[in-house]
Amino acid sequence: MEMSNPTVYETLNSTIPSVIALLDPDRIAPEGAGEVAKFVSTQGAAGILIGSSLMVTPHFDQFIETVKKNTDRPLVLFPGCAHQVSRHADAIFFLSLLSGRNSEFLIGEQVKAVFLIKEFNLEVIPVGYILIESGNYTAVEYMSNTKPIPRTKTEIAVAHALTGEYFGMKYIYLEAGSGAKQPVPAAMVQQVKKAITIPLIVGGGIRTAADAKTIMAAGADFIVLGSILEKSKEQFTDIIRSVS
Ligand code: 1GP
Repeated sequence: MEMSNPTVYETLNSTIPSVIALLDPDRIAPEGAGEVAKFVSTQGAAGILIGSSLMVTPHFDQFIETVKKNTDRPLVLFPGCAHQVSRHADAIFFLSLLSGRNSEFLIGEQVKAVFLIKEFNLEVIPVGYILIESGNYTAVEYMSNTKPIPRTKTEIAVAHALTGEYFGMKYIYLEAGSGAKQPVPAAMVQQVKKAITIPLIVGGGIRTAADAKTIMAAGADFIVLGSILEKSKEQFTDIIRSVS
């Protein structure tokens, strides 16, 4: 009997718990993309996300092609809007910003993207995306024109996460926002994890091994590291080593 290749979803889940690297094409020059992709792959990242809140670079597609050539890890689009779709990726996080009440990010951008996703035959991974207050005003908050869930309102986050699961989403992503002053509170991670049965991704503002360990211990299946990779490669390595 012929065995089919594992999907990106299966591949990622086979590494739980693990670290996913986020590469932002607006913040990493296209000529440096290959080197960064090699680096995160050799350090043990389970996968690579590519996306941005804004996307001002004209080199988006070239960036993804370069990353793809330099990694054996699943390459997953993490789009801030409908035009962040590329044929060079393996899969796409089909995000719905559940915590917001802006229909454009709940359903509108998604409708604009589907024909390209189909044309490029990308594996679609539906993700319930939940923005949590982080102590500063983040790009995702501004660009999505939505309010994050207050840090202390754990039950509201749990209700949104369960809603995502009941909608049939494959992951819940608790997001403090790139460069967040504070990551998602551990107590919130713990309660959300307790309530859902699908894997939990947590990102935004994770800068130290201590942050990462706390969030993993609270129940995150994946943590996402973005800004720290741009700031300090040593710190990125230190965090990965501390949780693996
Ligand atoms: C943002 O969760 C990611 O979407 C990563 O955030 O850049 O703060 O690591 P950082």
